[in-house]
This record gives sequence, structure tokens and C-alpha cells, in this order.
Amino acid sequence: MKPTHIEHIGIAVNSLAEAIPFYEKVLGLKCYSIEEVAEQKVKTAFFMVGQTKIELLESTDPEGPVGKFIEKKGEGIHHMAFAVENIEERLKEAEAAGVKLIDMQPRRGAEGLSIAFLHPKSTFGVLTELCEDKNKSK
Ligand code: CMX
Repeated sequence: MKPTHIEHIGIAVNSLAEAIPFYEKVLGLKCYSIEEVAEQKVKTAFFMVGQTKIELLESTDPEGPVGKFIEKKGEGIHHMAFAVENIEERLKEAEAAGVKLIDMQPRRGAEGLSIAFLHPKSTFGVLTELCEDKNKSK
């Protein structure tokens, strides 16, 4: 797959309002965007660290993926996202390698990226996301 870099690390939190001050005041990062992704039942906050982002995830519905995760495991690292090129091809490669796909086709995620998830049961317990910025690769 040869990811170019870690695009972001997703961290599940109970409350963006409570978590953001740690990233801003203690780590000295700037929250540059807050966005609701209704389809994923989350509100997100983004910080840039070098080439990589931190994505804080607050659930908007206890039945959504982050709501269920927090209920089961509590706050913490929720997923890791790799930047790839030609995401459709990368998904086919993952499937051919026996990895269970959550998304057969990429869909639109936060910041307008094309995203697709690989199932944590196939990726050694880490929910893994592939993402591509189609605007950048044009
Ligand atoms: N990391 C690792 N393991 C996870 C996990 C995560 N983030 N989420 C769930 N699991 C594990 C559970 O612990 C559980 O394991 P056990 O069977 O051993 O107990 C198993 O996966 C099934 O968990 P579940 O609570 O029953 O949840 P579902 O099967 O309904 O869904 C998953 C799990 C990963 C398929 C679902 O959360 C999903 O589709 N995630 C992708 C979408 C997503 O996470 N969106 C939020 C972020 C959006 C964004 O970044 O914009």
C-alpha cells in the first residue's frame, strides 16, 4: 500500500469542550477546525502536528461507532488513518490480502477526504482508516 504518512490519529473523547484545552493549553496546538460528520454520528476537532493531524471525536449518538466504543472501552485512541494514493486500488489490494473491509467503496469523511475503514479484527485490534485527499492528488 505504501502509505505516504499518518494522516491522522482519531481519539474518542466524552466532550470536545473538555478535551480541547489540554491540546491547546498544555500541548500548545491550535484547534483549526470543528466539524460535525452527521453520517458518522460524531463531532470532530482537528489539530496539526507536523504532517499529521489529531482528530478528537465526540459522539453525537450513543448508538454511533464512537458512542459504542466509549461505552465499551472508555476514552482513548479510536483509530489510525494512513494517507494513500488511489484509495480504490488500495482497498482492492487489502481485500485480496484477506483483510476484512468495513467500506467496500470509499466515502466522504471529515475535511472532504475520501475515506474507508478496515475492520479491527483483521488489523490486530487497531481500527485502520485509509484516506486520500482527491483535491491534492489532482
Ligand atoms: N478499535 C478497536 N476495536 C474496536 C473498535 C475500535 N475503534 N470499535 C469496535 N471494536 C471492537 C469491539 O471492541 C468489539 O470487539 P469484541 O467483539 O472482541 O468485543 C468488536 O470490534 C465489535 O464491536 P461493536 O461495539 O459490536 O461494534 P460494531 O461491530 O457494531 O462496529 C466497527 C465496530 C469497527 C465495525 C464500527 O465501529 C465501524 O464501522 N467503524 C468505522 C466508522 C467509524 O469508526 N467512524 C467514526 C470515525 C469517523 C471519522 O473519523 O470521521
